Amino acid sequence: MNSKSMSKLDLKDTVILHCIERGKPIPSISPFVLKLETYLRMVDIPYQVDTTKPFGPSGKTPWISLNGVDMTDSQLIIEFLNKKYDKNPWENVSPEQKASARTVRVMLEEHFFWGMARWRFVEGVQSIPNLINISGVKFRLLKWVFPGRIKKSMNAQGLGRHPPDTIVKLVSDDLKDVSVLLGDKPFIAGDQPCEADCALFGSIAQCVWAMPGSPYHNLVENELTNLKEYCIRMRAKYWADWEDCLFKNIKA
Ligand SMILES: N[C@@H](CCC(=O)N[C@@H](CS)C(=O)NCC(=O)O)C(=O)O
Repeated sequence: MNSKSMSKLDLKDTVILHCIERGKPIPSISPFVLKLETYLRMVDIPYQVDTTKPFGPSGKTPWISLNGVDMTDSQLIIEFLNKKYDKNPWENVSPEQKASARTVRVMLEEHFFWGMARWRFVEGVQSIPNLINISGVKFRLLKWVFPGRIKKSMNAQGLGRHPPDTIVKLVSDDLKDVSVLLGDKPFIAGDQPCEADCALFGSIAQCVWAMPGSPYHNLVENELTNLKEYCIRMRAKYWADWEDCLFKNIKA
């Protein structure tokens, strides 16, 4: 048996998580990648990170391959893996708590996300080299292309038709609502983490660790401190190796 077929056998039932390269202050600056990787850790599914082809068949990151089959979209992937590996990350969660957690997830992923993307790639674009490994040439290209691309997408989505300070107000209200719904609970549905916590962590951790100087960082740092404490709790539970997963500590 040659080493190629050996490694293929070894990878049977191992999820290959295709995603962008590790970030500098956070394992991924993509909320969706951080969400999916946190889920894989939560339910203990074996996986390997592969950053060689980060954008999958739908042109988005993350995507996975499993036993030769490719899949896209973090949420569809999670629902597929729950079935395939017989996992239930919703144990002891009532239908009402589940509906509320899902509502929060969708708000963060489909509404808050755009405010975050705008700040990162428009107002905060100069901070990008502090977040990811990027050459001078690629950074100049990113600064040239990304602000316009984000504004175009946000114009289609709708938020982009408002002035920048209105966008900040609208999506800050998302964070404020998540903070109220979380309250003093350790996790979004109560004492135990559930699937939706992966998405909450994926998004809110960006504000805590990877959006310095942004209005969203200021909110979780100074006003919505239960969100920051929540992220620290999730990180301690699922990312004991957080430091090892930062770009500077990844061995080539
Ligand atoms: N619904 C998708 C969203 C994934 C997504 O939007 N990923 C962003 C990075 S955070 C991306 O790949 N953007 C590239 C693009 O839209 O061209 C999921 O949950 O996986």
